[in-house]
Amino acid sequence: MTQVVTIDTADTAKSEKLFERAQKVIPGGVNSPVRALKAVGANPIFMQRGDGAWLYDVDGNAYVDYIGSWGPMILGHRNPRVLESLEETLINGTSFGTPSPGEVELAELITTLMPSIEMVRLVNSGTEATMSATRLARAYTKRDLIIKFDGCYHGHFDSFLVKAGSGLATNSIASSPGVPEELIKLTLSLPYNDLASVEKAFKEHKDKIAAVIVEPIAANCGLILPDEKFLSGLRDLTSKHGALLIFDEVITGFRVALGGAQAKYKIKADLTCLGKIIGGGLPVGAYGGKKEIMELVAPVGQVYQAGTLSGNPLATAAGLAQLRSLIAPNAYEILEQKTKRLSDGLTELIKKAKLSAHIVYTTGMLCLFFHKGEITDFEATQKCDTEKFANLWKALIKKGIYWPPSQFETAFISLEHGKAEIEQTLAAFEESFNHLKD
Ligand code: KE4
Repeated sequence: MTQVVTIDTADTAKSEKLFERAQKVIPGGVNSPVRALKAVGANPIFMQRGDGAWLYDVDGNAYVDYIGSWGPMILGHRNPRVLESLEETLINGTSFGTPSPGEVELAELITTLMPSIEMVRLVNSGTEATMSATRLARAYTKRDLIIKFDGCYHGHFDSFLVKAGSGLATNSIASSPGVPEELIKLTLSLPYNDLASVEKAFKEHKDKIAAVIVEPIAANCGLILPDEKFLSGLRDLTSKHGALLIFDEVITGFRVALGGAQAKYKIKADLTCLGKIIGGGLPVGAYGGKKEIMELVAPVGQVYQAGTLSGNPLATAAGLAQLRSLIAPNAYEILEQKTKRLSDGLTELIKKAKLSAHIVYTTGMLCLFFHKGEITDFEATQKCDTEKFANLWKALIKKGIYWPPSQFETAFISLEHGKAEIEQTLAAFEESFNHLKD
Protein backbone atom coordinates (compact mmCIF):
# COMPACT_ATOMS: atom_id res chain seq x y z
CA MET A 1 0.00 0.00 0.00
CA THR A 2 1.56 3.33 -0.94
CA GLN A 3 1.78 5.70 1.95
CA VAL A 4 -0.28 8.86 1.59
CA VAL A 5 1.62 11.18 3.88
CA THR A 6 -0.09 14.35 4.95
CA ILE A 7 2.55 16.85 5.98
CA ASP A 8 0.00 19.27 7.33
CA THR A 9 -1.66 17.65 10.31
CA ALA A 10 -3.56 20.86 11.15
CA ASP A 11 -6.89 19.03 10.89
CA THR A 12 -7.36 17.10 14.13
CA ALA A 13 -11.00 18.06 14.65
CA LYS A 14 -12.20 14.48 15.22
CA SER A 15 -9.41 13.85 17.75
CA GLU A 16 -10.33 17.01 19.62
CA LYS A 17 -14.00 15.99 19.78
CA LEU A 18 -13.10 12.51 21.01
CA PHE A 19 -10.77 14.02 23.60
CA GLU A 20 -13.57 16.27 24.86
CA ARG A 21 -15.86 13.28 25.29
CA ALA A 22 -13.08 11.13 26.78
CA GLN A 23 -12.24 13.67 29.49
CA LYS A 24 -15.81 13.45 30.80
CA VAL A 25 -15.60 9.71 31.50
CA ILE A 26 -11.89 8.80 31.70
CA PRO A 27 -9.36 10.49 34.03
CA GLY A 28 -7.42 12.89 31.80
CA GLY A 29 -9.22 11.37 28.82
CA VAL A 30 -6.61 8.62 28.58
CA ASN A 31 -6.16 5.09 29.88
CA SER A 32 -2.46 5.62 30.54
CA PRO A 33 -0.87 8.94 31.56
CA VAL A 34 1.97 8.87 29.02
CA ARG A 35 -0.63 9.15 26.25
CA ALA A 36 -1.92 12.48 27.56
CA LEU A 37 0.83 14.50 25.77
CA LYS A 38 0.74 16.94 28.72
CA ALA A 39 4.54 17.11 28.86
CA VAL A 40 4.68 18.37 25.27
CA GLY A 41 1.71 20.72 25.63
CA ALA A 42 -0.52 18.99 23.10
CA ASN A 43 -3.84 17.19 23.16
CA PRO A 44 -3.89 13.43 22.58
CA ILE A 45 -4.27 12.31 18.96
CA PHE A 46 -6.67 9.40 18.58
CA MET A 47 -5.36 6.70 16.25
CA GLN A 48 -7.68 4.72 14.00
CA ARG A 49 -5.25 2.36 12.32
CA GLY A 50 -1.66 1.23 12.10
CA ASP A 51 0.09 -0.26 9.10
CA GLY A 52 3.77 -1.21 9.06
CA ALA A 53 5.75 1.75 10.42
CA TRP A 54 2.74 4.07 10.13
CA LEU A 55 -0.12 5.30 12.27
CA TYR A 56 -3.26 6.93 10.86
CA ASP A 57 -5.37 9.15 13.13
CA VAL A 58 -9.14 9.53 13.15
CA ASP A 59 -8.81 12.62 10.93
CA GLY A 60 -6.87 10.68 8.31
CA ASN A 61 -3.43 12.13 9.10
CA ALA A 62 -0.47 9.79 8.66
CA TYR A 63 2.52 9.54 10.99
CA VAL A 64 5.78 7.59 11.00
CA ASP A 65 5.36 5.79 14.33
CA TYR A 66 8.19 5.81 16.91
CA ILE A 67 5.98 4.64 19.80
CA GLY A 68 5.19 1.17 18.44
CA SER A 69 2.62 0.84 21.24
CA TRP A 70 5.56 1.54 23.65
CA GLY A 71 7.56 -1.47 22.44
CA PRO A 72 5.34 -4.35 21.31
CA MET A 73 5.17 -3.51 17.59
CA ILE A 74 8.71 -4.60 16.66
CA LEU A 75 7.36 -6.13 13.42
CA GLY A 76 5.34 -3.01 12.66
CA HIS A 77 1.55 -2.72 12.71
CA ARG A 78 -0.74 -5.33 11.09
CA ASN A 79 2.03 -7.88 10.62
CA PRO A 80 0.42 -10.45 8.28
CA ARG A 81 1.67 -13.44 10.30
CA VAL A 82 0.31 -12.03 13.55
CA LEU A 83 -3.05 -11.15 11.99
CA GLU A 84 -3.35 -14.57 10.36
CA SER A 85 -2.62 -16.31 13.65
CA LEU A 86 -5.25 -14.18 15.40
CA GLU A 87 -7.85 -14.88 12.69
CA GLU A 88 -7.26 -18.64 12.94
CA THR A 89 -7.59 -18.50 16.73
CA LEU A 90 -10.54 -16.13 16.86
CA ILE A 91 -12.90 -18.55 15.09
CA ASN A 92 -12.50 -20.93 18.03
CA GLY A 93 -13.53 -18.36 20.63
CA THR A 94 -11.74 -15.80 22.78
CA SER A 95 -11.21 -17.17 26.29
CA PHE A 96 -11.95 -20.41 28.12
CA GLY A 97 -10.58 -20.07 31.66
CA THR A 98 -8.90 -23.42 31.13
CA PRO A 99 -5.40 -24.25 29.91
CA SER A 100 -5.04 -24.00 26.12
CA PRO A 101 -2.27 -25.22 23.77
CA GLY A 102 -0.93 -21.74 22.99
CA GLU A 103 0.12 -21.23 26.61
CA VAL A 104 2.32 -24.33 26.50
CA GLU A 105 3.83 -23.39 23.15
CA LEU A 106 4.56 -19.81 24.25
CA ALA A 107 6.10 -20.98 27.53
CA GLU A 108 8.25 -23.51 25.64
CA LEU A 109 9.40 -20.87 23.16
CA ILE A 110 10.27 -18.34 25.89
CA THR A 111 12.23 -20.91 27.90
CA THR A 112 14.06 -21.97 24.72
CA LEU A 113 14.98 -18.43 23.69
CA MET A 114 15.91 -17.30 27.23
CA PRO A 115 17.70 -20.28 28.87
CA SER A 116 17.87 -18.55 32.28
CA ILE A 117 14.09 -19.02 32.34
CA GLU A 118 13.56 -22.69 33.20
CA MET A 119 9.89 -22.14 34.07
CA VAL A 120 7.59 -19.22 33.26
CA ARG A 121 4.15 -17.98 34.30
CA LEU A 122 2.13 -15.88 31.85
CA VAL A 123 0.24 -12.84 33.17
CA ASN A 124 -1.50 -9.89 31.50
CA SER A 125 0.91 -6.97 31.84
CA GLY A 126 4.45 -6.00 32.69
CA THR A 127 3.24 -4.68 36.03
CA GLU A 128 1.76 -8.05 36.96
CA ALA A 129 5.04 -9.67 35.96
CA THR A 130 7.27 -7.47 38.13
CA MET A 131 4.79 -7.47 41.02
CA SER A 132 4.65 -11.27 41.01
CA ALA A 133 8.41 -11.68 40.62
CA THR A 134 8.94 -9.41 43.62
CA ARG A 135 6.47 -11.34 45.77
CA LEU A 136 8.20 -14.55 44.72
CA ALA A 137 11.66 -13.16 45.52
CA ARG A 138 10.49 -12.12 48.99
CA ALA A 139 9.01 -15.56 49.59
CA TYR A 140 12.07 -17.41 48.29
CA THR A 141 14.58 -15.40 50.35
CA LYS A 142 12.24 -14.77 53.32
CA ARG A 143 13.41 -11.13 53.19
CA ASP A 144 11.47 -7.90 52.56
CA LEU A 145 13.73 -5.16 51.16
CA ILE A 146 13.89 -4.54 47.41
CA ILE A 147 16.52 -2.44 45.62
CA LYS A 148 15.46 -0.59 42.46
CA PHE A 149 17.13 2.26 40.57
CA ASP A 150 16.11 5.91 40.17
CA GLY A 151 14.38 6.48 36.84
CA CYS A 152 13.71 2.81 36.20
CA TYR A 153 10.04 2.00 35.79
CA HIS A 154 8.69 -1.44 36.61
CA GLY A 155 4.97 -0.74 36.26
CA HIS A 156 2.57 0.77 38.77
CA PHE A 157 2.95 -1.83 41.59
CA ASP A 158 2.95 0.08 44.91
CA SER A 159 6.48 -0.92 45.84
CA PHE A 160 7.91 0.46 42.62
CA LEU A 161 6.32 3.91 42.63
CA VAL A 162 9.45 5.36 44.18
CA LYS A 163 11.62 7.71 42.05
CA ALA A 164 10.33 5.86 39.02
CA GLY A 165 10.67 6.77 35.37
CA SER A 166 8.23 6.80 32.44
CA GLY A 167 4.97 8.57 33.26
CA LEU A 168 6.09 9.50 36.79
CA ALA A 169 9.20 11.27 35.52
CA THR A 170 7.23 12.79 32.65
CA ASN A 171 4.70 14.27 35.08
CA SER A 172 7.32 14.96 37.82
CA ILE A 173 5.69 12.59 40.32
CA ALA A 174 8.36 11.52 42.87
CA SER A 175 6.21 8.81 44.36
CA SER A 176 2.49 8.21 44.17
CA PRO A 177 -0.06 9.22 46.83
CA GLY A 178 -1.93 6.18 48.11
CA VAL A 179 1.22 4.13 48.71
CA PRO A 180 1.71 3.62 52.46
CA GLU A 181 4.96 4.99 53.94
CA GLU A 182 5.50 1.58 55.57
CA LEU A 183 5.61 -0.01 52.13
CA ILE A 184 7.90 2.63 50.65
CA LYS A 185 10.40 1.94 53.43
CA LEU A 186 10.85 -1.54 51.96
CA THR A 187 12.05 -0.13 48.63
CA LEU A 188 15.55 1.34 48.33
CA SER A 189 15.94 3.36 45.13
CA LEU A 190 19.60 3.95 44.21
CA PRO A 191 21.35 5.78 41.34
CA TYR A 192 21.55 3.67 38.14
CA ASN A 193 25.10 2.57 37.26
CA ASP A 194 26.24 3.28 40.84
CA LEU A 195 27.56 -0.09 42.03
CA ALA A 196 29.14 1.46 45.14
CA SER A 197 25.70 2.52 46.40
CA VAL A 198 24.47 -1.06 45.99
CA GLU A 199 27.50 -2.39 47.84
CA LYS A 200 26.84 0.11 50.65
CA ALA A 201 23.17 -0.92 50.82
CA PHE A 202 24.11 -4.58 51.19
CA LYS A 203 26.59 -3.66 53.94
CA GLU A 204 23.93 -1.64 55.74
CA HIS A 205 20.99 -4.02 55.32
CA LYS A 206 22.95 -7.29 55.22
CA ASP A 207 20.54 -10.21 54.91
CA LYS A 208 17.39 -8.12 54.68
CA ILE A 209 17.53 -7.53 50.91
CA ALA A 210 15.32 -9.95 48.96
CA ALA A 211 16.20 -8.79 45.46
CA VAL A 212 17.66 -6.19 43.17
CA ILE A 213 15.34 -5.40 40.27
CA VAL A 214 16.86 -3.57 37.32
CA GLU A 215 16.10 -2.63 33.74
CA PRO A 216 19.33 -4.01 32.20
CA ILE A 217 19.08 -1.09 29.78
CA ALA A 218 17.17 1.78 31.42
CA ALA A 219 14.53 2.76 28.86
CA ASN A 220 12.08 4.70 31.03
CA CYS A 221 14.17 7.79 31.66
CA GLY A 222 15.15 8.31 28.08
CA LEU A 223 17.70 5.60 27.32
CA ILE A 224 20.63 4.89 29.63
CA LEU A 225 23.05 2.08 28.82
CA PRO A 226 24.60 0.08 31.67
CA ASP A 227 28.23 0.87 32.49
CA GLU A 228 30.50 -2.02 31.62
CA LYS A 229 30.74 -3.57 35.10
CA PHE A 230 27.30 -2.52 36.39
CA LEU A 231 25.27 -5.60 35.51
CA SER A 232 28.02 -8.10 36.31
CA GLY A 233 28.59 -6.24 39.57
CA LEU A 234 24.91 -6.62 40.47
CA ARG A 235 25.16 -10.32 39.64
CA ASP A 236 28.17 -10.76 41.94
CA LEU A 237 26.68 -8.72 44.82
CA THR A 238 23.29 -10.47 44.78
CA SER A 239 24.91 -13.92 44.61
CA LYS A 240 27.31 -13.02 47.42
CA HIS A 241 24.53 -11.78 49.71
CA GLY A 242 21.89 -14.41 48.92
CA ALA A 243 19.55 -11.92 47.20
CA LEU A 244 17.90 -12.53 43.82
CA LEU A 245 18.75 -10.59 40.66
CA ILE A 246 15.57 -9.72 38.76
CA PHE A 247 15.97 -8.44 35.19
CA ASP A 248 13.00 -6.38 34.13
CA GLU A 249 13.11 -7.12 30.39
CA VAL A 250 9.58 -5.94 29.66
CA ILE A 251 11.11 -3.55 27.12
CA THR A 252 14.48 -5.15 26.30
CA GLY A 253 13.15 -8.73 26.07
CA PHE A 254 13.30 -9.79 22.38
CA ARG A 255 13.95 -6.12 21.48
CA VAL A 256 17.73 -5.68 21.81
CA ALA A 257 18.51 -9.31 20.93
CA LEU A 258 16.57 -12.56 20.45
CA GLY A 259 17.60 -13.54 23.98
CA GLY A 260 17.10 -10.04 25.37
CA ALA A 261 19.59 -7.89 27.27
CA GLN A 262 20.71 -10.95 29.27
CA ALA A 263 22.00 -12.46 26.02
CA LYS A 264 23.53 -9.15 24.88
CA TYR A 265 25.40 -8.68 28.19
CA LYS A 266 25.79 -12.39 29.00
CA ILE A 267 24.36 -12.11 32.53
CA LYS A 268 22.14 -14.86 33.99
CA ALA A 269 19.34 -13.36 36.09
CA ASP A 270 17.54 -15.39 38.74
CA LEU A 271 14.15 -14.08 37.60
CA THR A 272 13.20 -12.24 34.40
CA CYS A 273 10.08 -10.16 33.72
CA LEU A 274 8.72 -9.89 30.19
CA GLY A 275 5.87 -8.15 28.38
CA LYS A 276 5.15 -6.06 25.27
CA ILE A 277 6.81 -7.98 22.39
CA ILE A 278 5.74 -11.43 23.72
CA GLY A 279 2.12 -10.37 23.28
CA GLY A 280 2.38 -9.11 19.69
CA GLY A 281 0.23 -6.14 20.68
CA LEU A 282 -2.19 -8.05 22.91
CA PRO A 283 -2.01 -7.99 26.72
CA VAL A 284 0.68 -10.44 27.85
CA GLY A 285 3.30 -10.30 30.58
CA ALA A 286 5.42 -13.08 32.02
CA TYR A 287 7.83 -13.81 34.83
CA GLY A 288 10.13 -16.77 35.03
CA GLY A 289 13.46 -18.13 36.10
CA LYS A 290 15.07 -20.99 37.97
CA LYS A 291 12.79 -23.99 38.48
CA GLU A 292 13.58 -24.17 42.20
CA ILE A 293 12.30 -20.60 42.58
CA MET A 294 9.32 -20.86 40.23
CA GLU A 295 8.07 -24.00 41.96
CA LEU A 296 7.19 -21.86 44.97
CA VAL A 297 4.33 -20.42 42.88
CA ALA A 298 0.81 -21.79 43.45
CA PRO A 299 -0.53 -24.37 42.82
CA VAL A 300 2.82 -26.16 43.26
CA GLY A 301 3.98 -23.89 46.05
CA GLN A 302 2.34 -21.37 48.35
CA VAL A 303 3.14 -18.06 46.60
CA TYR A 304 -0.21 -16.99 45.26
CA GLN A 305 -0.59 -15.32 41.86
CA ALA A 306 -3.52 -15.69 39.49
CA GLY A 307 -5.26 -14.09 36.50
CA THR A 308 -8.58 -14.64 34.73
CA LEU A 309 -7.12 -13.95 31.30
CA SER A 310 -3.56 -15.12 31.88
CA GLY A 311 -2.43 -17.13 28.84
CA ASN A 312 -5.43 -15.94 26.85
CA PRO A 313 -5.60 -17.85 23.52
CA LEU A 314 -5.65 -14.69 21.35
CA ALA A 315 -2.75 -13.12 23.23
CA THR A 316 -0.62 -16.25 23.09
CA ALA A 317 -1.42 -16.67 19.37
CA ALA A 318 -0.25 -13.11 18.63
CA GLY A 319 2.82 -13.50 20.83
CA LEU A 320 3.82 -16.82 19.26
CA ALA A 321 3.45 -15.45 15.73
CA GLN A 322 5.57 -12.43 16.60
CA LEU A 323 8.34 -14.34 18.39
CA ARG A 324 8.51 -16.97 15.63
CA SER A 325 8.96 -14.15 13.08
CA LEU A 326 11.85 -12.76 15.13
CA ILE A 327 13.74 -16.04 14.88
CA ALA A 328 14.25 -15.22 11.17
CA PRO A 329 17.96 -15.04 10.36
CA ASN A 330 19.60 -11.62 10.92
CA ALA A 331 16.35 -9.94 12.05
CA TYR A 332 18.32 -8.19 14.81
CA GLU A 333 21.20 -7.24 12.53
CA ILE A 334 18.66 -5.55 10.27
CA LEU A 335 17.01 -3.81 13.25
CA GLU A 336 20.44 -2.68 14.49
CA GLN A 337 21.29 -1.23 11.06
CA LYS A 338 18.01 0.70 10.89
CA THR A 339 18.51 2.10 14.38
CA LYS A 340 22.14 3.04 13.68
CA ARG A 341 21.16 4.71 10.37
CA LEU A 342 18.65 6.94 12.16
CA SER A 343 20.97 7.58 15.12
CA ASP A 344 23.92 8.55 12.91
CA GLY A 345 21.68 10.80 10.79
CA LEU A 346 20.31 12.59 13.84
CA THR A 347 23.80 12.99 15.34
CA GLU A 348 24.91 14.70 12.15
CA LEU A 349 21.89 17.02 12.15
CA ILE A 350 22.42 17.91 15.84
CA LYS A 351 26.01 18.87 15.04
CA LYS A 352 24.94 20.89 11.98
CA ALA A 353 22.30 22.76 14.02
CA LYS A 354 24.82 23.25 16.87
CA LEU A 355 22.25 21.98 19.41
CA SER A 356 23.12 20.98 23.00
CA ALA A 357 21.79 17.50 22.51
CA HIS A 358 22.96 13.97 21.81
CA ILE A 359 21.65 10.57 20.83
CA VAL A 360 21.86 7.34 22.81
CA TYR A 361 20.85 4.16 20.98
CA THR A 362 20.85 0.40 21.17
CA THR A 363 19.26 -2.19 18.90
CA GLY A 364 15.68 -1.20 18.18
CA MET A 365 15.48 1.94 20.30
CA LEU A 366 17.03 5.38 20.70
CA CYS A 367 16.66 8.62 22.64
CA LEU A 368 17.45 12.23 21.81
CA PHE A 369 18.56 13.93 25.03
CA PHE A 370 18.46 17.73 25.03
CA HIS A 371 21.67 17.85 27.03
CA LYS A 372 25.24 17.79 25.73
CA GLY A 373 26.92 15.93 28.58
CA GLU A 374 27.01 12.16 28.96
CA ILE A 375 23.95 10.77 30.77
CA THR A 376 24.65 7.76 33.01
CA ASP A 377 21.88 8.09 35.58
CA PHE A 378 18.46 9.60 36.21
CA GLU A 379 19.80 12.69 37.97
CA ALA A 380 21.68 13.66 34.80
CA THR A 381 18.47 13.41 32.77
CA GLN A 382 17.03 16.16 34.94
CA LYS A 383 19.45 18.59 33.29
CA CYS A 384 17.71 18.07 29.93
CA ASP A 385 15.89 21.00 28.34
CA THR A 386 12.36 19.57 28.42
CA GLU A 387 10.90 22.76 26.98
CA LYS A 388 13.08 22.44 23.90
CA PHE A 389 12.06 18.79 23.70
CA ALA A 390 8.38 19.83 23.75
CA ASN A 391 8.95 22.39 20.97
CA LEU A 392 10.71 19.78 18.87
CA TRP A 393 7.88 17.30 19.43
CA LYS A 394 5.26 19.82 18.32
CA ALA A 395 7.24 20.65 15.18
CA LEU A 396 7.71 16.97 14.32
CA ILE A 397 4.07 16.01 14.73
CA LYS A 398 3.12 18.63 12.14
CA LYS A 399 5.52 16.93 9.76
CA GLY A 400 3.93 13.53 10.31
CA ILE A 401 6.46 12.14 12.81
CA TYR A 402 5.03 10.65 15.99
CA TRP A 403 8.02 10.78 18.38
CA PRO A 404 7.62 9.67 22.03
CA PRO A 405 5.93 12.63 23.78
CA SER A 406 8.40 12.84 26.68
CA GLN A 407 12.11 13.38 27.22
CA PHE A 408 11.85 10.46 29.66
CA GLU A 409 10.71 7.88 27.14
CA THR A 410 12.48 6.01 24.36
CA ALA A 411 11.77 5.94 20.63
CA PHE A 412 11.08 2.47 19.20
CA ILE A 413 12.07 1.36 15.69
CA SER A 414 10.38 -1.55 13.93
CA LEU A 415 11.55 -3.88 11.19
CA GLU A 416 9.08 -2.01 8.97
CA HIS A 417 10.90 1.35 9.27
CA GLY A 418 12.42 1.44 5.78
CA LYS A 419 14.62 3.91 3.90
CA ALA A 420 11.64 6.13 3.02
CA GLU A 421 10.50 6.43 6.64
CA ILE A 422 13.99 7.16 7.94
CA GLU A 423 14.66 9.74 5.23
CA GLN A 424 11.33 11.45 5.93
CA THR A 425 12.15 11.42 9.66
CA LEU A 426 15.59 12.97 9.14
CA ALA A 427 14.13 15.64 6.86
CA ALA A 428 11.50 16.50 9.48
CA PHE A 429 14.14 16.71 12.22
CA GLU A 430 16.36 18.91 10.06
CA GLU A 431 13.54 21.38 9.43
CA SER A 432 12.44 21.27 13.08
CA PHE A 433 15.98 21.80 14.41
CA ASN A 434 16.26 24.94 12.31
CA HIS A 435 13.46 26.50 14.38
CA LEU A 436 15.03 25.59 17.75
CA LYS A 437 17.25 28.40 19.03
CA ASP A 438 20.12 26.94 21.09
P1 KE4 B 1 2.74 -2.58 31.74
O1 KE4 B 1 2.09 -2.88 33.06
O2 KE4 B 1 2.52 -1.15 31.31
O3 KE4 B 1 2.39 -3.61 30.65
O4 KE4 B 1 4.33 -2.76 31.93
C1 KE4 B 1 4.97 -2.05 32.95
C2 KE4 B 1 6.44 -1.95 32.65
C3 KE4 B 1 7.32 -2.75 33.35
N1 KE4 B 1 8.65 -2.70 33.11
C4 KE4 B 1 9.15 -1.87 32.17
C5 KE4 B 1 10.63 -1.84 31.92
C6 KE4 B 1 8.29 -1.02 31.42
O5 KE4 B 1 8.81 -0.19 30.49
C7 KE4 B 1 6.91 -1.06 31.65
C8 KE4 B 1 5.94 -0.17 30.91
N2 KE4 B 1 6.52 0.76 29.99
C9 KE4 B 1 5.78 1.98 29.74
C10 KE4 B 1 6.51 2.76 28.64
N3 KE4 B 1 7.75 3.30 29.04
C11 KE4 B 1 4.36 1.72 29.39
C12 KE4 B 1 3.63 2.85 28.72
C13 KE4 B 1 2.48 3.30 29.55
O6 KE4 B 1 2.60 3.37 30.80
O7 KE4 B 1 1.44 3.60 28.93
